[in-house]
Amino acid sequence: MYDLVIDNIGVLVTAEGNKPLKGKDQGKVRTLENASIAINGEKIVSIGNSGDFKEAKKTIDAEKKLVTAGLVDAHTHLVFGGYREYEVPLKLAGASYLDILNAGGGILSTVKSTREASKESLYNKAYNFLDEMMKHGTTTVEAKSGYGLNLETEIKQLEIAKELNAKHPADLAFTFMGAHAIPPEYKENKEEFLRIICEEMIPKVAELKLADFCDIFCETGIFSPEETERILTTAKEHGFRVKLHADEIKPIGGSQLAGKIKAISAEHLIEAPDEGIESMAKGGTIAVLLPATSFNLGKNFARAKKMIECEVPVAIATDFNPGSCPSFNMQFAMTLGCSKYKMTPEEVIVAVTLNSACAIEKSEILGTLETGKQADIIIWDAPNLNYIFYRFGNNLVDRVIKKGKLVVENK
Ligand code: IZC
Ligand code: ZN
Repeated sequence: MYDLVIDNIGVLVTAEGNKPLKGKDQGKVRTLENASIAINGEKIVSIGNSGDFKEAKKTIDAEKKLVTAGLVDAHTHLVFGGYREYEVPLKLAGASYLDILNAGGGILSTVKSTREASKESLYNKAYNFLDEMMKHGTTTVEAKSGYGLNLETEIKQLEIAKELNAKHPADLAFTFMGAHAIPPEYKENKEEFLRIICEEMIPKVAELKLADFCDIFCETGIFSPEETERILTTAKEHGFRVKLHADEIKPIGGSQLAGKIKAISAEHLIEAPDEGIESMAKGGTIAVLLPATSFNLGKNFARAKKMIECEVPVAIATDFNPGSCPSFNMQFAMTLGCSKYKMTPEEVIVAVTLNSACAIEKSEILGTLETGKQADIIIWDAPNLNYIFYRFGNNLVDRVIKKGKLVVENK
């Protein structure tokens, strides 16, 4: 007797295994027609043909639709105060992302709102985001701090993420990003801020076990590659796996450094040079690409196909944040993966499931539909994989099963 059976699946498409897929394997998926999934508790216990599993406490009829693993959004700035819609006319008037930040807006305006916001209001806001993300198929979310830039508010953001993980059906991954910008109080004394991050924040966040990853904004005018290396080396010494925002605006050496220090992932990579891509391939670093940010900032799109050619595993995420990407819609990012990166539907589905799970070290438990993995499953309102890239702009998620429980019924 199974707890749950998802029967009458038109086509099941999934990556396989626990390792990131790269190069020619980036789009390697298993495709099963007329399939059925048997679940006990939170886990998949068997995958077979439609009608194979008759003994079930509950059966869900997939109505011949497409079924995939739940989407893993491996890059978000989930917990934040306020919004930044005032940036829209500024951008139209020609202000760049860094112009707005250098004038004290951008990230720094969100820092002000996040410092001022109560824990409860930030929690409720992020909880609602997770609900909406799930309705769009996202079942696992990485959440970065970085809108505190002081110990108190960085801890507040990470504690909220921990509480969300405990109370919301979604799974979260936790990233400390105290080096997201230079706070106004250290504008004239960056060295002191670097010291505080290395000697106070990183040790405290590690001691409190509030994050598994440490990220940094390696960018012109923010943190140089040398400063990035110093901070991430300290983070490693305290047990963090490291990530970096690299080559988003200017290629100042972020992707080269990512490979050199064997970062688990480098994110954005819009302007990543050949040497950076080669370094990442050598270091085993996953490229977490964020096409909705390129779209929203009117910037170039990362050279995903070049990365695939060079054997760098590619993941795709949203970058959900109140500035450069106020959309948490993974389906939109997937559309751009196909239309702008020119990745195939199969390459994109691997990028948003297995490879993104690898980027947050969750591929042992989720990211594919296989026996023993967590039952995080999307039934799409689509007859096949191509269709979800074709009907862009619409929410094509029909139902979502998270850890063996039906959590979304959109139709
Ligand atoms: O709030 O603008 N790029 N950090 C680096 C961001 C975008 C988030 C933001
Ligand atoms: Zn980001």
